[in-house]
Amino acid sequence: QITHTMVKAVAVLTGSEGVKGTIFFTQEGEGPTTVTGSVTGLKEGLHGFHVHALGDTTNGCMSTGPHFNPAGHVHGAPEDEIRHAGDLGNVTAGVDGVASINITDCHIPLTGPNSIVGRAVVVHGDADDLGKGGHELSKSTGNAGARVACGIIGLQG
Ligand SMILES: *[C@@H]1O[C@H](CO)[C@@H](O)[C@H](O)[C@H]1NC(C)=O
Ligand SMILES: CC(=O)N[C@H]1CO[C@H](CO)[C@@H](O)[C@@H]1O
Ligand SMILES: [Cu+2]
Ligand SMILES: [Zn+2]
Repeated sequence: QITHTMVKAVAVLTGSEGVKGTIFFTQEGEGPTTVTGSVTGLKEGLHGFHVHALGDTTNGCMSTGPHFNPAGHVHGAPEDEIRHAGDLGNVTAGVDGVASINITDCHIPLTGPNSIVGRAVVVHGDADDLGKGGHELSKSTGNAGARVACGIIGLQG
Protein backbone atom coordinates (compact mmCIF):
# COMPACT_ATOMS: atom_id res chain seq x y z
CA GLN A 1 0.00 0.00 0.00
CA ILE A 2 1.33 3.41 -1.01
CA THR A 3 0.57 6.36 1.22
CA HIS A 4 0.58 9.73 -0.49
CA THR A 5 1.85 12.30 1.92
CA MET A 6 0.79 15.90 1.50
CA VAL A 7 3.63 18.39 1.80
CA LYS A 8 2.82 22.06 2.34
CA ALA A 9 4.98 25.16 2.12
CA VAL A 10 4.45 28.90 2.30
CA ALA A 11 6.24 32.08 1.26
CA VAL A 12 5.49 35.51 2.72
CA LEU A 13 6.41 38.09 0.11
CA THR A 14 7.59 41.59 0.93
CA GLY A 15 9.08 44.19 -1.32
CA SER A 16 9.54 47.74 -2.34
CA GLU A 17 6.68 50.23 -2.57
CA GLY A 18 4.26 48.20 -0.47
CA VAL A 19 4.07 45.13 -2.69
CA LYS A 20 3.32 42.09 -0.54
CA GLY A 21 1.62 38.73 -0.56
CA THR A 22 1.38 35.19 0.70
CA ILE A 23 1.87 32.19 -1.57
CA PHE A 24 0.95 28.62 -0.58
CA PHE A 25 2.34 25.43 -2.10
CA THR A 26 0.94 21.93 -1.76
CA GLN A 27 2.12 18.64 -3.25
CA GLU A 28 0.55 15.24 -2.80
CA GLY A 29 3.00 12.34 -3.19
CA GLU A 30 4.94 12.67 -6.45
CA GLY A 31 2.15 14.69 -8.05
CA PRO A 32 2.18 18.26 -9.35
CA THR A 33 2.58 21.22 -7.00
CA THR A 34 -0.34 23.60 -6.61
CA VAL A 35 0.52 27.26 -6.05
CA THR A 36 -2.17 29.57 -4.68
CA GLY A 37 -2.40 32.92 -2.96
CA SER A 38 -2.31 36.60 -3.83
CA VAL A 39 0.00 39.55 -4.23
CA THR A 40 -1.17 43.12 -3.58
CA GLY A 41 0.20 46.57 -4.36
CA LEU A 42 1.15 45.78 -7.97
CA LYS A 43 0.64 47.98 -11.00
CA GLU A 44 -2.16 46.73 -13.24
CA GLY A 45 -1.12 44.09 -15.76
CA LEU A 46 1.27 41.18 -16.17
CA HIS A 47 4.15 40.46 -13.80
CA GLY A 48 6.84 37.79 -14.12
CA PHE A 49 6.48 35.14 -11.40
CA HIS A 50 9.34 32.75 -10.72
CA VAL A 51 11.06 30.49 -8.24
CA HIS A 52 14.62 31.79 -7.87
CA ALA A 53 17.48 29.51 -6.80
CA LEU A 54 18.39 30.93 -3.40
CA GLY A 55 16.49 31.57 -0.18
CA ASP A 56 18.81 34.49 0.55
CA THR A 57 17.26 37.90 1.12
CA THR A 58 20.28 39.51 2.81
CA ASN A 59 20.33 42.05 -0.03
CA GLY A 60 16.57 42.02 -0.57
CA CYS A 61 15.31 40.22 -3.65
CA MET A 62 18.62 40.82 -5.45
CA SER A 63 20.35 38.05 -3.49
CA THR A 64 17.84 35.32 -4.41
CA GLY A 65 19.98 34.37 -7.42
CA PRO A 66 18.82 33.44 -10.92
CA HIS A 67 15.74 31.41 -11.83
CA PHE A 68 15.84 27.94 -10.24
CA ASN A 69 17.32 25.85 -13.06
CA PRO A 70 18.60 22.41 -11.98
CA ALA A 71 18.40 21.08 -15.58
CA GLY A 72 20.57 23.85 -17.05
CA HIS A 73 17.95 24.96 -19.59
CA VAL A 74 17.16 28.33 -21.15
CA HIS A 75 14.28 30.48 -19.90
CA GLY A 76 10.84 29.61 -21.21
CA ALA A 77 7.11 29.49 -20.67
CA PRO A 78 5.55 27.23 -18.02
CA GLU A 79 4.09 25.05 -20.78
CA ASP A 80 7.44 24.69 -22.62
CA GLU A 81 9.43 21.47 -22.37
CA ILE A 82 12.67 23.47 -22.31
CA ARG A 83 12.38 25.96 -19.44
CA HIS A 84 13.82 26.74 -16.06
CA ALA A 85 12.07 24.74 -13.35
CA GLY A 86 11.31 28.09 -11.72
CA ASP A 87 9.54 29.54 -14.75
CA LEU A 88 5.94 30.01 -13.60
CA GLY A 89 5.11 32.58 -16.28
CA ASN A 90 3.39 35.71 -15.12
CA VAL A 91 0.54 36.72 -12.88
CA THR A 92 -2.03 39.37 -13.70
CA ALA A 93 -2.91 42.24 -11.39
CA GLY A 94 -6.27 43.92 -11.77
CA VAL A 95 -7.00 47.64 -11.48
CA ASP A 96 -6.97 47.13 -7.70
CA GLY A 97 -3.34 45.97 -7.90
CA VAL A 98 -4.23 42.46 -6.71
CA ALA A 99 -3.01 39.34 -8.49
CA SER A 100 -4.75 36.11 -7.48
CA ILE A 101 -2.63 33.06 -8.11
CA ASN A 102 -3.73 29.50 -8.82
CA ILE A 103 -1.09 27.54 -10.74
CA THR A 104 -0.45 23.81 -11.01
CA ASP A 105 3.06 22.86 -12.13
CA CYS A 106 5.10 19.66 -12.39
CA HIS A 107 8.60 21.20 -12.18
CA ILE A 108 8.60 22.56 -8.62
CA PRO A 109 8.48 19.63 -6.14
CA LEU A 110 8.49 20.21 -2.39
CA THR A 111 10.61 17.11 -1.67
CA GLY A 112 13.63 15.39 -3.20
CA PRO A 113 16.83 16.74 -4.77
CA ASN A 114 15.02 19.41 -6.84
CA SER A 115 12.84 20.64 -4.00
CA ILE A 116 12.01 24.36 -4.04
CA VAL A 117 11.83 24.52 -0.22
CA GLY A 118 14.47 26.98 1.00
CA ARG A 119 14.47 28.86 -2.30
CA ALA A 120 12.54 32.05 -3.10
CA VAL A 121 9.46 33.23 -4.97
CA VAL A 122 9.97 36.50 -6.86
CA VAL A 123 7.39 38.82 -8.44
CA HIS A 124 8.67 41.25 -11.07
CA GLY A 125 7.65 44.75 -12.09
CA ASP A 126 7.09 43.87 -15.72
CA ALA A 127 5.71 41.01 -17.83
CA ASP A 128 7.76 37.88 -18.49
CA ASP A 129 8.05 37.56 -22.28
CA LEU A 130 8.35 33.77 -21.76
CA GLY A 131 11.68 33.70 -23.63
CA LYS A 132 10.15 34.93 -26.88
CA GLY A 133 10.64 38.70 -26.69
CA GLY A 134 13.88 38.86 -28.68
CA HIS A 135 15.54 40.96 -25.97
CA GLU A 136 19.05 39.99 -24.84
CA LEU A 137 17.52 39.05 -21.46
CA SER A 138 14.60 37.02 -22.91
CA LYS A 139 16.43 33.68 -22.73
CA SER A 140 17.64 34.19 -19.15
CA THR A 141 15.01 36.20 -17.27
CA GLY A 142 12.16 36.84 -19.70
CA ASN A 143 13.15 40.52 -19.41
CA ALA A 144 10.65 40.85 -16.57
CA GLY A 145 12.27 43.92 -15.00
CA ALA A 146 12.81 44.73 -11.34
CA ARG A 147 12.23 42.27 -8.51
CA VAL A 148 9.38 44.05 -6.72
CA ALA A 149 8.67 41.44 -4.04
CA CYS A 150 10.04 38.13 -2.85
CA GLY A 151 9.80 35.61 -0.05
CA ILE A 152 11.56 32.45 1.09
CA ILE A 153 9.68 29.17 0.62
CA GLY A 154 9.48 27.36 3.94
CA LEU A 155 7.78 24.17 5.10
CA GLN A 156 4.35 24.52 6.63
CA GLY A 157 2.72 22.09 9.04
C1 LIG B 1 -7.78 26.71 -8.37
O1 LIG B 1 -8.31 26.26 -9.60
C2 LIG B 1 -8.92 24.97 -9.49
C3 LIG B 1 -9.27 24.49 -10.90
O2 LIG B 1 -9.89 25.50 -11.64
C4 LIG B 1 -10.13 25.07 -8.56
O3 LIG B 1 -10.73 23.83 -8.41
C5 LIG B 1 -9.63 25.55 -7.18
O4 LIG B 1 -10.74 25.75 -6.32
C6 LIG B 1 -8.86 26.86 -7.32
N1 LIG B 1 -8.27 27.18 -6.01
C7 LIG B 1 -8.26 28.42 -5.53
C8 LIG B 1 -7.61 28.60 -4.19
O5 LIG B 1 -8.72 29.38 -6.12
C1 LIG C 1 1.72 38.27 -22.53
C2 LIG C 1 2.16 37.02 -21.87
O1 LIG C 1 3.31 36.66 -21.92
N1 LIG C 1 1.20 36.34 -21.22
C3 LIG C 1 1.46 35.11 -20.54
C4 LIG C 1 1.67 35.32 -19.07
O2 LIG C 1 1.83 34.08 -18.42
C5 LIG C 1 0.68 33.28 -18.52
C6 LIG C 1 0.89 32.08 -17.64
O3 LIG C 1 1.96 31.33 -18.09
C7 LIG C 1 0.44 32.93 -19.98
O4 LIG C 1 -0.72 32.18 -20.09
C8 LIG C 1 0.31 34.19 -20.78
O5 LIG C 1 0.27 33.87 -22.16
CU1 LIG D 1 12.24 36.17 -11.48
ZN1 LIG E 1 13.50 31.47 -16.22
